[in-house]
Amino acid sequence: MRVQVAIIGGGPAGLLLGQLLHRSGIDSIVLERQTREYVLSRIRAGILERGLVDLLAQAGAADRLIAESYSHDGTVIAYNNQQFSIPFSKYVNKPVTVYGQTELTRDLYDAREAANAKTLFQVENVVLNDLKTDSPSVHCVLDGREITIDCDYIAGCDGFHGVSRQHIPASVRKEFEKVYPFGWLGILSETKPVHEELVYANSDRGFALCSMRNENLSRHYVQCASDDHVDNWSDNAFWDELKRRIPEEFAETLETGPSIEKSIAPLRSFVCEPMQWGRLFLCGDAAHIVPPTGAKGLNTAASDVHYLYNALKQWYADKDHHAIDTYSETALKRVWKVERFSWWMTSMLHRFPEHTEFDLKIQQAELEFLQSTESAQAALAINYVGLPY
Ligand code: RFL
Ligand code: PHB
Repeated sequence: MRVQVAIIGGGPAGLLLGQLLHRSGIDSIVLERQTREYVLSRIRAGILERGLVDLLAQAGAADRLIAESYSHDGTVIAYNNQQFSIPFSKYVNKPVTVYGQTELTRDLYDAREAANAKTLFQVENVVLNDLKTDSPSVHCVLDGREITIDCDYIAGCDGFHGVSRQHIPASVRKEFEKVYPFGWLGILSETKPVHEELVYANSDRGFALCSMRNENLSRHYVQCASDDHVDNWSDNAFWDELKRRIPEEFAETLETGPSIEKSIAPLRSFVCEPMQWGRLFLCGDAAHIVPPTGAKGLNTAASDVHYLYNALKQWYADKDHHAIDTYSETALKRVWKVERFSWWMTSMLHRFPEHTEFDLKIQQAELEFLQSTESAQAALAINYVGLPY
């Protein structure tokens, strides 16, 4: 089999890239380790930057999003049983969009199927060959049969635990990592959101976040210990803890109900440099991870896709390889800014086991500064709605 671009991983990054390439007449194949149902059962991000929404429209996969999503013009920050709003529209002329990653991924799979584009599910033992030549290939096993796919380029969109990154030799690859000493316990419930905007809360019992998917579907999180387990948390225990961490005004009106999903995610900052090696290009979680505070994981996968898609388009249309040659450098510039923002939001809003009284005073000062300083709010708003590509 031969294609122009082989895409490893059928998560949002791989699917979006595949669909954009398809619309530009560039032939690709997506190789996914799991089944489509499994990929669509993962509950993850929910806040989309304008750049991602525009890319979905370009990919021809935004119709349902346009009909069903919600625009948000600000966010609430709570601390010390008080709260303040940061109105994005005062500082930047762009809202964010509330639409679940699961729905976005479903739309991309549907668009891919409608276009008759090739996707192979449940592929095993993916190995990338000849990456430093003009004719790389992907070897894998499907239904017990060995398959080789010859191609021009390979996009490694296979997430943090994928195999693509490991194909960059250890002598070249540099990994930067910070693991946070806590996780997020999240639940999805068919309950009314507590407020029209998201509420990020710093409390002396730890961080909490009230988010939503629509007017009858809420997504809430509380900071928990890294080694905690969902079985330790009944729904009632979760709601009680959430109420203790958010301002009374919200706790009193919080609608509770049975969870329809409950999971714990670890918090990590991670960057792999470089993001390209010969004919292999990493996109999304395969190359970097952010802690979810600020909702940047999915959005940063999308900015990588933007750079890679445009670089490939320039090469196939004009034989101009400048953008391909500089992909890693270009993508990493934005990645590190997003890493900084996600780390800053995490540091400002969570309790760390090692916090001293001094650290807590600094955190309070940071929050008071943000509450009282328009330029600090503007800096948050610019980052939250999404840095330009
Ligand atoms: P994904 O979504 O992990 O998709 C990668 C795909 O590659 C497949 N794969 C392979 N396929 C073939 N061969 C192999 N050897 C393969 N190895 C892996 C996987 O099955 C998968 O389908 O990466 P992508 O596309 O880069 O998208 C990134 C986003 O999914 C991610 O940044 C966000 O979901 C991160 N994230 C969150 N981001 C937010 O902005 N807000 C959130 O609330 C939020 N919650 C989360 C999250 C990530 C989580 N993970 C990864 C643990 C919650 C969780 C639990
Ligand atoms: C979510 O709705 O899942 C969400 C929202 C904002 C975040 C993280 C997750 O910062």
